[in-house]
Amino acid sequence: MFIDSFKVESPNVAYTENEIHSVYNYETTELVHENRNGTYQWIVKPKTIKYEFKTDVHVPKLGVMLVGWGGNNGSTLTAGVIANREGISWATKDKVQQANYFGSLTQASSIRVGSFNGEEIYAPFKSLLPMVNPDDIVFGGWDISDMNLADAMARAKVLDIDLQKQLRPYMESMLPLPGIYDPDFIAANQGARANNVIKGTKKEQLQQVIKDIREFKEKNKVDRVVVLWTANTERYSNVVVGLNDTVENLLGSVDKNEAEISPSTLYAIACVLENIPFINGSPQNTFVPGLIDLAIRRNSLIGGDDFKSGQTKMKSVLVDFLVGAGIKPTAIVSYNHLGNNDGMNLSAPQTFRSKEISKSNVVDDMVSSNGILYGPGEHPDHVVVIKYVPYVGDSKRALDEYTSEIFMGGQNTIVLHNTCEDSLLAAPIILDLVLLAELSTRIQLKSEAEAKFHSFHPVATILSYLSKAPLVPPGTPVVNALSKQRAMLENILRACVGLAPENNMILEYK
Ligand code: NAI
Ligand code: DG6
Repeated sequence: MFIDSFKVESPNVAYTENEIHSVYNYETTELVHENRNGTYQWIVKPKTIKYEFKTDVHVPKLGVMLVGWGGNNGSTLTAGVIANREGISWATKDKVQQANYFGSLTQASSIRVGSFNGEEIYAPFKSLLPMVNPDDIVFGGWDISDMNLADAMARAKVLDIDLQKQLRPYMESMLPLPGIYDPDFIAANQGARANNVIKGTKKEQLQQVIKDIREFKEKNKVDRVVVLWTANTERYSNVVVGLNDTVENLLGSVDKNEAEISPSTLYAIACVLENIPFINGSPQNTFVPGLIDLAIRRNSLIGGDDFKSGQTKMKSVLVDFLVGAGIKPTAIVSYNHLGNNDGMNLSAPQTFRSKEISKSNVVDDMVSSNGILYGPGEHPDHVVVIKYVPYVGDSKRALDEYTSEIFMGGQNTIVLHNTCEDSLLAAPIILDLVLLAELSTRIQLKSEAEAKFHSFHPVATILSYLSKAPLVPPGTPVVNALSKQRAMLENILRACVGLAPENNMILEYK
């Protein structure tokens, strides 16, 4: 059975006019490796830590500024939200299609809240805590191409033409602000589209972005802004001592107009200085060490990297299943071709390399979790290929081959072929990222050992489910397995309303 909403009644949770306050017993373990009677043993000690959570229930009017607004993802997300808000339907060759949010965790997935008369009861994911309604988001942003959003939507060739016609009046007047363009960081083939750029030194560009954010906030009367990079994949920037390794060196390098400070890093610095959450949807190392330290110092949310949309999402499910089943993946070959502007940009070796890195590290945690299958340092062969085939446009084809060793020396090969509009997968993920980033800034927590409430760590691991290469604070484990990432997110939100984590034990019926 599906219910729309629910309220938790418990001594552990109090709903007030301003906040939801919950007390949560975090059941965890402590490990020690001790010499007991002459032999070293691992001792596992279950422990309970009491936490309190406070969630501000005042949902702000949210502005979302996209870097790369006029790209396929940016225009598709904007179009999709308007279509949902306006209740637009359109004719396809099969049927009359209604706007929806399929693919969005917050808008289209559900959580189990319990059982009632022997029936499992589910509710919308978004009913867990008060979240911004996508209808109320004000969109804006930057693009190095000056095309208005209606033309950008047409250029993207993602949405059905009947829908595009209905959306055009809403999107024609949406104009991207000039963006920071540095041809050294993206493919040379992008030069033709760069007709809308911020001039000046790096410092002047940074100041312009700050000004843009302030003006956007003021003009649209929004309470909060989230900025998200969905612009071209950049090459990696070099991390160099004295250049970008510390806060002082990074800011000093901006002042000195150092060439190696990338556009994405400049946007991110601007956001951190303004205390605006910044999310990186592309694979490059925007978050150089000096920037991460700046975000930590200013307690300003940063998250990323690289949307986990299709092939990688499957991989982080499939390899988790295989390794979890005691099957040993030995070779993973992931090929894909696509024909959109992202594919064209990735046809340059340096930008491809950024994507290759983020697509390649996604099974590490699953492999290292099973020492029965893999010896120390052992890893499956893992190859990633991306080819640009203009004809297929945004309709990406992904072919994957997973070869595994099974019982008694047998081999098992699984082959997947996926065809899908890339931007229709990415747009709902972008929506989730901004909604969850905003929500997480309204949550405060403290453990029993802490005197004061504080926000989550500014490096937002809570967004991992949506990222191919989750950015984590130094010294924090990276979790790629999709089911664990989802459980982490859901269980934290459940804790905020005093609910136990979903443990799937269903002991009531055992
Ligand atoms: P796109 O090429 O259609 O859009 C990118 C836009 O960014 C373009 O309009 C371009 O003019 C603009 N741009 C480039 N540099 C800029 C800058 N410095 N400042 C402002 N604007 C700038 O690409 P698409 O398909 O929208 O993808 C965007 C990003 O998302 C890419 O980096 C892609 O790798 C990444 N991504 C996409 C996924 C998907 O499923 N579609 C999944 C994972 C990541
Ligand atoms: C080709 O790989 C282009 C990329 O931008 C991908 O489409 C994007 O990174 C999505 O990757 P995945 O692995 O999540 O499908």
